[in-house]
Amino acid sequence: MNPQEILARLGIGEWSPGACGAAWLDHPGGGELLSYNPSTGEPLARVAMASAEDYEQVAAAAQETFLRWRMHPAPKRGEVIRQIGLALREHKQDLGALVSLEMGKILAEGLGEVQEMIDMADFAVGLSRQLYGATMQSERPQHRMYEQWHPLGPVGVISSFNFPVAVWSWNAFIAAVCGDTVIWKPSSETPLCAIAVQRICRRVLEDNGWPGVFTLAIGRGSSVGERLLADPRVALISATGSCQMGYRVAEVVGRRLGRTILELGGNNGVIIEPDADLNLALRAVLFGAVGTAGQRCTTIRRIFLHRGIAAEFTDRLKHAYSQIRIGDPLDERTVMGPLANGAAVEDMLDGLRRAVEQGGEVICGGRRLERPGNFVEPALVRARADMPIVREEIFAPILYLIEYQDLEEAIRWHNDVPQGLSSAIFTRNLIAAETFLSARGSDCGIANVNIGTSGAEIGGAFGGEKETGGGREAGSDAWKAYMRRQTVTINWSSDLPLAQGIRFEI
Ligand code: UN1
Repeated sequence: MNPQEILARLGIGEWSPGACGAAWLDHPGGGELLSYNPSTGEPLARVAMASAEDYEQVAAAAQETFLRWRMHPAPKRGEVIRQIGLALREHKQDLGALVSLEMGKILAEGLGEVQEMIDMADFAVGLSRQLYGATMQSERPQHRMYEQWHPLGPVGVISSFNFPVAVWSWNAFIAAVCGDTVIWKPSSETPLCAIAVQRICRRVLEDNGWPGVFTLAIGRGSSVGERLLADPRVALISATGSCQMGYRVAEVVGRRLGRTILELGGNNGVIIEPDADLNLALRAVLFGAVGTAGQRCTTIRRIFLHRGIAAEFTDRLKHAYSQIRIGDPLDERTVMGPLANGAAVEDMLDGLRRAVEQGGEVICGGRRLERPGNFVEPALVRARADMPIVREEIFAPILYLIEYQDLEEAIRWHNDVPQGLSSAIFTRNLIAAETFLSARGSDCGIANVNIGTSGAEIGGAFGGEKETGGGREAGSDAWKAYMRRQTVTINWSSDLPLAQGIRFEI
């Protein structure tokens, strides 16, 4: 597949403006950003970033559109998202290929990401008729109490390079049916994916007379990011990225008592019990640890192997790792593409050095490949749960193998990290599975049995505990974070009885 052809079919030329409010800005003044192909190190295209003034224009459009969009009936907002779902189906191949080209994940995963957007659109359409509020029984005669949900305001979405299109849609499609508008600040590693999505959605929005519902501001943290966080018009910031970034978001948005949804670091563990189906566990660990080259926040970073199966499982895993085809993510035979950039390669090599210093043993992989692009071999490291590095999230394919004696110990070690996103156990023993799922089991936002930690469906609420940030996105009732709840009491009597039996008469 020719990169320039993929870009051209998505309407992206050699140069694109990176800011869009009610319309694309002609000449954003925030400097130039080059997007690189991580497989070759070659530049793909140039983007003009938004300046502080450009941000202002984008945010004003989102705010102005919100004032009208909030009064458009929710099922009609859903109809617009339905059409966006259709447009994404039409562009699935090209957009999936662009994700692979710019981010480096293999094509099957790039396409999967666009499918995740389509699923999200379908979910949001259904939701647009189901933004239910509860009714309560009033203690006062002829009084009615209920709660209703209103649109919140413009929502800022800060997305990460590793899911350059899907995670935006988790937020944007829900926000839109909830009556909010969206200001998107994508990762500077993947500006072209954001521009392509914005172009696809915009066409539909424009046809429906709602161009300002989704807006875009690609730019530096100092000019765009900080302004977005501090902007009192922006009711909610939903941010995906490192814990470091999350602290900053929480601090700045918290200072103005704005709302946040944070989806930050993961350090996901899998416990493999002695009675587990090892074929199943092996396939799940491979996908979870090597998929997206270890750059999902749900990537498996630690496996706890019961001593009864540790030797056998380790051998089988080493054998499987030696067969992983690393290379061009657009080649259908490839299983693992490059890392995002040179810094990620350095982080991985540095992490492996530190793991060895702390007593770990690299038993497979872990070298940089001598070729252009940011290619590495995925690494297996025999480790102990008390090695400090095991508590860190290194955004690369390093998998720690830790042996344990009994389930209680494995659960204790599993939970003994600052992050709490996703987790899994492989077992055919009901009691082991239920223990893992109980209140003294996994402390993560996601807990799976006989499935790896990554690859969640959109129907469930996605997010995690502890340093992962506590936010929830996508399915279930995650929509409630994008709306404001109003408790209503209506008195249809001609008396004024007070609650709690209070008498107040003069
Ligand atoms: C992320 O890495 O930020 O569960 C999101 C998964 C994907 C989403 C990952 N559906 O692995």
